[in-house]
Amino acid sequence: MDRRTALGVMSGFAAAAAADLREIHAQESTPRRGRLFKIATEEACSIPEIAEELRNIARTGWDNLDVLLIRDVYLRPSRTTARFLPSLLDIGAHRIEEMDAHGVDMHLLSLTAPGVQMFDTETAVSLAQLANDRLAEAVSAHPARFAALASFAPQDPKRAVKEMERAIRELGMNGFVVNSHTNGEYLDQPKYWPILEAAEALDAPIYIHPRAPSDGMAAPFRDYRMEAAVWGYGCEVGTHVVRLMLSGALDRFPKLKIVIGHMGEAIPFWLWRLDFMGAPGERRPNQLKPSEYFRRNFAITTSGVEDPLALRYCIDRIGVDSVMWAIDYPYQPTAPAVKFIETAPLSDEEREKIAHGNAERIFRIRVARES
Ligand code: VNL
Ligand code: VNL
Ligand code: MN
Repeated sequence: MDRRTALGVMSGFAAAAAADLREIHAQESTPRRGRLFKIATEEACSIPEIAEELRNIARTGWDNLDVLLIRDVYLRPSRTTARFLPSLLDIGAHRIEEMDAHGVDMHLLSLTAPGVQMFDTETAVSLAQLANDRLAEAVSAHPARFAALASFAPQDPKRAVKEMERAIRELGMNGFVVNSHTNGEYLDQPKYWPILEAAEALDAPIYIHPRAPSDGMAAPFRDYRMEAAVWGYGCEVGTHVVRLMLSGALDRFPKLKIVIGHMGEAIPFWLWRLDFMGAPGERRPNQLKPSEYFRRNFAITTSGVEDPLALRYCIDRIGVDSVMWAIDYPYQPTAPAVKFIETAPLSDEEREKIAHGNAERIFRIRVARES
């Protein structure tokens, strides 16, 4: 085929693509009034006491899949993982320097995966409290730069609820983080309903953050380091979300708000099929279609997925009010995440909502814009 024929064959596509591009450039070239205010919503941190406990886990022969990353980060760092621990432990000057260098206004901090969820119950309960105290201190030292999600120990749902109440009412934190399964169990199980009930009553969202697939589905993830961010994390959280939707747990807690990262852990792309196969009345207790739960109870963040097509798809599928920007610091680099939110083909209104407006509403972040 010569060039002329090829152009003829492609002209239909080309015309459509050109129209898209014109629209995109028109949107991109609209100058914004002032700088884009940016709140990053999945930003990891830790404290030395928890790092020490994770180091102890890394020294055991435990063959749980999360131990692979824990060894890489806390015990035997490689060149790629060496910068993670110092970055996680800094919730002050260095983090703020990094934010300033890239024009990031705020980090919504959360204790990094697997949080306290691999510890024995007593250790988990007390380290969650300690982490919440430290994060609240960091926020009160830098209220214009940090907000924070609280941890709790799902291992003891009753005391988890107490800590959730303390974190919101006394520490003024902005919601909760749960690193997916706890000892292979998921939040749809009735023993965890007090946690869902408390989050709903406190009107504070639960961010379900990834960890590696639970032991029951671990085997195929044991090769090629598939357990981690490359694929396993998404399968784990996606499975957690589908359990919450198909179990009917969300019928009991209709106002519960759940946030998931990584552009919705592939769930938005699956909604049509989930609805077709998982409609109410088919062997399951769910009263609504999965897409109805997803639009009602969930919001997503862009952490680690800087793909403008995926972003546009998610906005069109679930609505721009349910999409928030995130970096996934320190596991993802800041500069490309900033470039993504500043240049993605969005209207001004969409960009403002995703960069900060939705996070202010959903996490009740009070922005103290420094002059
Ligand atoms: C990674 C990425 C790890 C995102 C994370 O938590 C995370 C990773 C432990 O690439 O290792 O949230
Ligand atoms: C809101 C908050 C919506 C948290 C959410 O999902 C959520 C909201 C729709 O304030 O609108 O998970
Ligand atoms: Mn993360």
